[in-house]
Amino acid sequence: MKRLVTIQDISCFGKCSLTVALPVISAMGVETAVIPTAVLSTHTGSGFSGYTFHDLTSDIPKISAHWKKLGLKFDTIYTGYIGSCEQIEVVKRFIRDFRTDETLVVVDPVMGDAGRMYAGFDAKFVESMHSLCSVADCILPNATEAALLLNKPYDEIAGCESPEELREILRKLTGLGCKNAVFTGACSDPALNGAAAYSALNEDFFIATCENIDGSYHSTGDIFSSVVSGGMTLGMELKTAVELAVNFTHDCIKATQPLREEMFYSVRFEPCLGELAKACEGFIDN
Ligand code: PXL
Repeated sequence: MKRLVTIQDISCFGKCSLTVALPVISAMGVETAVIPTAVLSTHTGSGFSGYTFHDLTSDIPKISAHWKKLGLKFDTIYTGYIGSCEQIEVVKRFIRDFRTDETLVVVDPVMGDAGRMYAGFDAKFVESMHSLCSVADCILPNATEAALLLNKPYDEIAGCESPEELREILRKLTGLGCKNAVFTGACSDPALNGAAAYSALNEDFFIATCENIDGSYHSTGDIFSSVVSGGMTLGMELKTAVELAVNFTHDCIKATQPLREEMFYSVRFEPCLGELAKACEGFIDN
C-alpha cells in the first residue's frame, strides 16, 4: 500500500487542510499519515474571526526523530498551509531527512486567494515559500500564489487566458526549481474552468477543463491538491491526476450549490468520495 505524509494545519471546524486531505487521500486508497503544523479553531478565511491558533512547530522535529527511529518511509510528502517562515525551515529539514530517490514531494504554496494574502502572511513568508517550492517535484499554486511567487501583479496572472500565456507562467514557475507546476483556476474560456500544467522534464503542457461554476468556494484548493497528491502517489501520470482533481473539485462544488448559504466556509465533498474511490480502484497496488 502506498503511503503519504501530509504536513499542514488542522482547522478544527471549516473543512480545509487536514480535515480535507485525510478523508480525500484515504478514500483514494493511499495510507495517509499527518503532521499538524498548528491547531486552529476554524480556518482564517472570510466568514470567521476570533479564531484560536496554537503553533506546533516545536513538535515537528520530535515527531520526525521518533519516525526515524521507527524506520518509517513515505512514497509522498505533501505540504499545505504552513504558518510561519520558521516552520517552513523545519518542514524543509523534514523533507531532507525523509526524501529518497523515489519520494515525490508536492508543495501547495498556500498563501492566499482571489488576489489577497491570508491573514498573518507577509513578503518574508513569500520568500520562504519560494525556497520550499524550489525543493518540490510538483507545486500547485492558484493565481494569487503564482503572482506572489513570480512577483507579478495579480491581475496580470489572473487575467491570463491564452494557452501560450499559461504555458509561459508555468514555465517560469518551474524556474523556481521544481519539475512540475500546476496552475489552478486556469481559464481559457469563460464557460470553462480548470487547471493548466507543465512539466519541465519533457516540456509537456496541457489544460484540463470542466464546466465553470461562478463564485468562490473556500477549500477547493486543498481538495484539488489532495487529489493530485493522492493520484500521483498511486502512480497516475500528472495529466490523469490533474484531470481527476479538476473533475472531483467540480463535483464537490456542484454538490455544495444547494447548501451555499449555510456551507459558506467550504464545500460538500463527502457525497463525492465514493466516485473518487472508484476512479482510483484500477491504480491501487500499481
Ligand atoms: O484552505 C487553505 C487554508 C488552510 N489552512 C488555514 C487557512 C486556509 C485558508 O484560509 O486559513 C488555517
